[in-house]
Amino acid sequence: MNHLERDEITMEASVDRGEHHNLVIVSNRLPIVLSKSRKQKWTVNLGSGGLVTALAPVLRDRGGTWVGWPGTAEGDTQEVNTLLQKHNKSIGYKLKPVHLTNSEIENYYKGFSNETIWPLFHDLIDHCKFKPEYWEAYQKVNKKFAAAVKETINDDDFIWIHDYHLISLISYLRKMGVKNKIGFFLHIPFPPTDIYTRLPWREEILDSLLEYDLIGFQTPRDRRNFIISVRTLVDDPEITGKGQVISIKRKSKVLRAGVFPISIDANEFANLAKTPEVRDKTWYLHENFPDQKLLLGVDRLDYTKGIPERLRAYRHAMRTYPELHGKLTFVQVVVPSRRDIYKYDALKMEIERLVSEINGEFSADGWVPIHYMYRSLSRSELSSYYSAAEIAIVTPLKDGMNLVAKEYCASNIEEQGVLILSEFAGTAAQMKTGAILVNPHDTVACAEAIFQAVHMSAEERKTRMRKLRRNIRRYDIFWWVESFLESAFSTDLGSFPVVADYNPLTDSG
Ligand code: ADQ
Repeated sequence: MNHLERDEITMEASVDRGEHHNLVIVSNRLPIVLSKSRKQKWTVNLGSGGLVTALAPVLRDRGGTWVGWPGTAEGDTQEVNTLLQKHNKSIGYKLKPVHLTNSEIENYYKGFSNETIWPLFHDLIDHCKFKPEYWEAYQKVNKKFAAAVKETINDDDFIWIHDYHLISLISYLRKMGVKNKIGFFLHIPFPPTDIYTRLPWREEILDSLLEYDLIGFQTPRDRRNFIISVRTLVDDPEITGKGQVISIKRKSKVLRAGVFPISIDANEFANLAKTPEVRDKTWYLHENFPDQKLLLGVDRLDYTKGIPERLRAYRHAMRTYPELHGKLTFVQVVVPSRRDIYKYDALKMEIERLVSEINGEFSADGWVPIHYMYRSLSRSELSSYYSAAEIAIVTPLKDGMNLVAKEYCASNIEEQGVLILSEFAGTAAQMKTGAILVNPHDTVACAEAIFQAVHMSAEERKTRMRKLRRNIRRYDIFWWVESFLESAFSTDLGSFPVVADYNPLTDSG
């Protein structure tokens, strides 16, 4: 089929996003933050991430439920249930909690999810623990989630499951007789086959993935890796179609596999950057760092984010280009995450040692090379750092997407910022022409990229940032939700707008 024929079909096909079906979202965590004061009084706040922003209106419009773990400890079950019931009305959709015991948190969440799948899917095999008790707990909790979902659904609801904590959920739902249409979105990468096959439960996980009606990946690279694993481990799969959504038939079951790069509410970030509060904070930041350019890193504490590698690159830049001393300050913000996993403590110590070594080596009167913050920032603080920084450096060793890169560009309303971006972030597939792409393991190339960014002309900065912002505005979080739902309900294959501009290095197939 040529382009013209495909376009005609696209125009003829009626767009069905399943508006008539209620939506049931399932994710490991509910989209709320629950906290208990010293006087044992609970407060509930709605989460502020992009996923909640995008899905909440759809849930409210269609009616629906969000199923997930409230993030609380074993003893708080009753109180949390009562609290959430009270909040269902004000939120506009239902929150259905799945409570976890301490041992489940240990083995399913910290264990199989975060010490097996997370490192394996980020190609970091040395970080993986393959413990049978982790797998057992993963199955038990997926079954528990399935029971909670079954309790809440009607026959016609569309169930949309999120991420690596809940891959096996579909198998339990089908065993329980649930016939609803079910979609799955993988927020993290899918690894190459030689890495995937190290997993002792590779057949079980792949079997579950093949049971979905629609599976969404962040990039073509992830879908390609998945397809190669399917071809390697599964007998006679029939793969047809080309473009954003393809189809994989096995026995009589058809799975659609699509590419849906997740994004942010780009307008919200742009508008936030225009508020007087953020403008004031940005102005103060410039005042505090007179005559200096700011290089910004913002990450969750995680070994996939490449923070030590980035610090070494900055050190190399300082050693190689002494003219940058006193002229370029590196602001690295790290948000605490997964605190009780040993690897994360060790990483924090490594980062802090490097920061202090670099500051010890280069600090001079009136200039400290690295400002390091280990805490969560408010939305307006984050926005003012994004607005103030002349350069953002986003260099994960591997990342499903990376929203920080998109948030930085969306906030850059003056269009004068420069983005240094890892080839191995999912974002690189969309942003290769506007960003300076680097291999995060290449200290010298990263240092050169920093130097290039500092000296880039205003005209080139504008041209690059415009491209980046245009792309992010066009393929925002609302596009992501719509194209996923449209793909789940359309009878057509591959006719959705394919996000152009993929990086041949990371997305060659
Ligand atoms: P994460 O690994 O959490 O997400 P990322 O996409 O970068 O990674 O999102 C991090 C979020 O945390 C951003 O929205 C950022 O603003 C926020 N954040 C980071 N540091 C912060 C700080 N100090 N204070 C406040 N907020 C901070 C996973 C996958 C990614 C994928 C997303 C969405 O690993 O690859 O992009 O899901 O699918």
